[in-house]
Amino acid sequence: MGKHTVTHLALSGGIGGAKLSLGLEHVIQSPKLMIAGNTGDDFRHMGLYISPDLDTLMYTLSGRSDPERGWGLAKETWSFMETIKEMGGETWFQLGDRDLATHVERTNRLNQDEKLSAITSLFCKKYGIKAQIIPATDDPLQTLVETEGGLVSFQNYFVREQCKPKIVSLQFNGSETAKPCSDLEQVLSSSNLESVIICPSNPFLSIDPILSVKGIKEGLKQNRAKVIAVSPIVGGDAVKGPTAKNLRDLGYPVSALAVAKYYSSFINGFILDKRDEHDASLIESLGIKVFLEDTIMTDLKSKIRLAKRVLDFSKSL
Ligand code: FO1
Repeated sequence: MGKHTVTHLALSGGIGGAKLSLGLEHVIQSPKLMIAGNTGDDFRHMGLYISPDLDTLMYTLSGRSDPERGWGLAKETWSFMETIKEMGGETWFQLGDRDLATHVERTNRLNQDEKLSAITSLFCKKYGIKAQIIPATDDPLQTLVETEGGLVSFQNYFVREQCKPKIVSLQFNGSETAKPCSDLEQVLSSSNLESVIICPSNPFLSIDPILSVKGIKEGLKQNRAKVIAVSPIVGGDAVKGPTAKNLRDLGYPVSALAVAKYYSSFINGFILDKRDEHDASLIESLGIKVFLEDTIMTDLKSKIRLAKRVLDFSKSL
């Protein structure tokens, strides 16, 4: 499949990461862009294998995602869920009628021993997505959240408990044996890789599970490609989701500086939002180059603009 043609690799969680990935897809010609999605959120529910971050990436890059929710499909209907409710079934995790097709088709194929990466590639092709979206690993990986009330699975923490419990620590079950998916492994050792973009995703819940897979962080360090992180913190707060709360829970200050420090062992550059300019010199003193930018992505134009800045910045390093 010519993995040597990949020049840019993005590591992404769900909503925020998918927004930047869409911008990147517009500025990096196919097949030069590979997007490795987090699979620590994946779980089996109602007999179906759900892969929320891969779904969000696929739906966003194919223009199908629901703009308000950020996850799931636009113009969704909910007859299945309404019927499940009438029957007294579990409704805390919402599966839309159209979305259901993705989970059923994926589960069927997994049951026939197809790999998650191959299934994702096939879905992307059918959806007309030009970039290559892959799971960080084809092996089982499960994020478990140790809260003050005990150990809970990721979706129970995130959706059912709405991120309310205080996080004590995180575990990535399977990371001891999980290998990077083979296409990713090849790209990480390729001399044609120019940049790795850490999307503005949650460092603990979305990026860490990817980096917990043996060989990925080492690959980033060994490859000559420049590694650039885009701040998930804007104006001292998270754009969306629990990143700010998670920083607090885990004893870090809520700042872009704290995220840059957290990534400091493997990044060369950091895209800092203009509203956090006061952190710039402290981040630079860590040996990380800083680029100031408006990182809020409200429309396609702002996604493309940020993606262009990331690429220009990586070339300048
Ligand atoms: N997020 C929610 O907050 N509530 C849901 O009911 C929900 C359902 C859902 C179904 C399919 C899917 O692919 C994603 C879904 N998400 C839902 C989003 C998702 O679970 C989280 O946003 C991510 O795991 C965090 O990145």
